[in-house]
Amino acid sequence: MNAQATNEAMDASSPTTLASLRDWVDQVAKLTTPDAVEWCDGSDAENKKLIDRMLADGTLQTLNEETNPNSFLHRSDPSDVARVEHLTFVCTTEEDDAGPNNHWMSPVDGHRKMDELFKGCMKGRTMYVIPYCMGPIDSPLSRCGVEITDSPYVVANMRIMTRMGEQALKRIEREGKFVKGLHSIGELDPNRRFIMHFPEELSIKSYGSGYGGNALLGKKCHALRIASHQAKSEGWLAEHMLILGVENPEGETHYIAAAFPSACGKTNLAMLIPPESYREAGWKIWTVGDDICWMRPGADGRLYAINPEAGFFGVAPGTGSDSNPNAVKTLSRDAIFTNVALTADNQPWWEGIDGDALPTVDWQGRLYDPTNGPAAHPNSRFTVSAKQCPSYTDEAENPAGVPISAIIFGGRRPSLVPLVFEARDWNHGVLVGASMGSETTAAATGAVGVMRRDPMAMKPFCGYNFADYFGHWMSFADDNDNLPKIYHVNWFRKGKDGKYVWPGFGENMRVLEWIIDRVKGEASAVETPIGNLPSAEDLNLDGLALSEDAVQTLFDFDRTGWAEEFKNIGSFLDEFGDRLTPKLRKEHAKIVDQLND
Ligand code: GTP
Ligand code: SPV
Ligand code: MN
Repeated sequence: MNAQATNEAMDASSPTTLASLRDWVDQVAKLTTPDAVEWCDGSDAENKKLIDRMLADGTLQTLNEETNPNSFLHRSDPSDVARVEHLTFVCTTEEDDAGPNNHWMSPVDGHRKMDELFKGCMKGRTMYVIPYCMGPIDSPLSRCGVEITDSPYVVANMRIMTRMGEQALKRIEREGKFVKGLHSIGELDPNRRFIMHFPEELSIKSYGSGYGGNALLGKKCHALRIASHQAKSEGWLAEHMLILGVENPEGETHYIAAAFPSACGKTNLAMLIPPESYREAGWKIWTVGDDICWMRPGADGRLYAINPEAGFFGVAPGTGSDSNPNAVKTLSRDAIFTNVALTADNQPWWEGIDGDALPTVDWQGRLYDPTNGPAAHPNSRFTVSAKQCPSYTDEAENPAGVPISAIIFGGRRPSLVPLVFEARDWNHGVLVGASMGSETTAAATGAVGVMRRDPMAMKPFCGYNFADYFGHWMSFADDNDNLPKIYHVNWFRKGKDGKYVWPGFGENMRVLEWIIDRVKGEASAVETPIGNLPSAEDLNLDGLALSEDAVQTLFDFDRTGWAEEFKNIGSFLDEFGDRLTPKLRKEHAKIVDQLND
């Protein structure tokens, strides 16, 4: 980075004029005692130098240059392959501000614990300083941060996932305000691993993990936990949502944001390719983002959304030409693969990948042996620039954001929950989001397939008390009738044979079409206590081989089952006590009454 000689007091090694940034970097260097400090400018030359360094020390491996040009494999420590919710803390002054949805520690204790771990931890290592911007560099909706890390793998990933380097630093210097993220891989010891957030100070300290959401601090730590807290006080929303555009044959595009829990289908829906009959008629899907959405009301009351990220950190297993052809094309070059398997000719491999090649080496680098489990880790991931995605739209770079016509909530629900239903109004929609349930996945450590409440897909990511969060959501409806309509979908309903009833993936287009038609007031639905349900005739099911039984499973409303579900939702809401907005309780009580009628 060009050190501008604009400030005489500027330290020779620091390219910034911003005293608060320089001081913080100096303090961190004093605490962690690295051998060298490198400020990242985001240039190609810098990236090449880092990649070469990682190839030399084994952090990365090259892949087959013919099939996967400029792409690399990284194997993380086998104990470090997913987010660690039990080690993730929100440190607010008042415990109640973090809420029952978070692990809490006081800021004083949090800092003390982390600073002990960080003491001297970068000895023998290089400390990298990464200025980054979440969102288009010139958008008023974007927010900046600086991550300090001793992991070159983190630098390489942040370079793909954020707008990183010189431009971001300029914006930070102009604004004088940034989120401070301090990260060290430490010893990768699960007993010395913590991800701590200090939302009141806009800071993050993460130690002992090099993996995804634990280490790429711009992502979940900043863009969700810290940003949700900031959004609450500034009147916007930071959500675990994809953003897509649906272009109809008339050439109009409606944007939709959708919240599904981790590994529940956001990347896949964001990159959807419509079935052939839809494509022939002129329907198109445009990708804006696959994981995070920041949105705020515009002057017209509509919510305008940006994707704060610049790349995808997506789930590899299950990604193939039959499920997600856009992702397959996106991954054809310049990608980092983490914890996937390898074929004999050094191509990345995972369960569900195209072709007949077999894995020879598993995600841990062992000769593949099926008795050891899957060849690729179930939470193996790819990191790749969004610009490589064929369906990525220029609108994703629009500093004003895109106007959202509908919000969709959804989760893995093998029973009870129909394919799709519509909330009656915003406040009912907030209850629909707040009562979301889903089976856990491999994206976080712990048991997989266990049903839990995951409101708005934000259980692991809301940086403050859910009671306040639901109230914040509801506050948007005060004096505003231009908010998006709210829906709930379930691609994961299972039949008696234990198999998914709905074909999913590209066929989800049929549900999106109904949603857009409802937004335009052009499709029918049946009113039920849980919301407005389409009947099977209201959706285009042409060409799908669904049995009578399947159709019934997908479209039926099970009153007895829902009465039981609403009892459970009531107990869940009880956990938030008096702090919960009475409006949410009222929505719940109204439906319970109707269910018992
Ligand atoms: P995070 O990056 O963890 O936040 O996940 P995500 O929500 O982006 O999940 P993703 O789209 O990567 O999907 C995760 C898993 O769900 C993959 O194994 C997919 O194959 C599967 N999946 C996605 N969409 C569908 C669908 O429509 N039907 C079925 N049955 N499975 C799906
Ligand atoms: C998720 O778990 O929701 C992810 C992956 O998107 S990670 O970045 O590891 O959090
Ligand atoms: Mn996610």
